Amino acid sequence: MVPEFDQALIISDLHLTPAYPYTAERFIEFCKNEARQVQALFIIGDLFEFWVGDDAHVSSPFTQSIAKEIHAVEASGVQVFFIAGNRDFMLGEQFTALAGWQVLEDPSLVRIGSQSWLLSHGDALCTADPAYQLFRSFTRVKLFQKIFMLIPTTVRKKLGDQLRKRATIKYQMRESFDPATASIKGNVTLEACAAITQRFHCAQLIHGHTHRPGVNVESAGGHAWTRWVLSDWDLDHPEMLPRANALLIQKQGITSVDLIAASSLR
Ligand SMILES: [Mn+2]
Repeated sequence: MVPEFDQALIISDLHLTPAYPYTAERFIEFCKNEARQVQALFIIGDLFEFWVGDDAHVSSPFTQSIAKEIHAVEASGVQVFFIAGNRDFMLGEQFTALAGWQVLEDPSLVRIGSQSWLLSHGDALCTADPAYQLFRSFTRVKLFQKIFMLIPTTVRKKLGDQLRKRATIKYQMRESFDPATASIKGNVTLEACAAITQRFHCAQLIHGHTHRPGVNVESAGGHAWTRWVLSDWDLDHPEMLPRANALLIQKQGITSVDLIAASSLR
């Protein structure tokens, strides 16, 4: 069944970690305020900076506090949905029980404000990066995940941290040596977006992951669609511009809500 709402908020790529306290603080404030003004909240991936299994994270005070806030949003009467990202696809039933949210497939079709929207984290659409797609295809296999979970949590945390650091270094190297290639590999492809929007007969695609917020009107082979991209959230690096947005969909349409200007919906 396709979930249907009059209005909803959509966010992604918060990359929450105790190491980024201002970003986490803004999310908690968002849960207490903006998130409660709508019927539904969709978190479409990379809520956490990295997640190497519920057993490695659920007992930490940080995880507990985030889960508690999400649960309180649910308790206030807002339905909360989660689509996994490439950083938190190992997020499992223990956290889901704590947060009380509903997990959706990637991609998922939803109805908001009498219109259909296709929601995806976005990493599966980056088909110009075959090495990543190969990594993605085997790490999403349940058997791989079961074997991975047999490794002690301390070792898994180290692995996760190394993987995360390596991804950042690889990205920075690509950017400095060959910005053109980095730009193509780190972005979704026209072909993948054409295929997915056609498969779901939906001309409105919403995703995150690429950290390239904006709206793109696109077409291929006589088929057209609009692609809405969410920003990541980062309020912890003073050397960079702060970033945090949400997409608000109502009967009147869709708007990008800037969450840097505090409490924008209050
Ligand atoms: Mn991502």
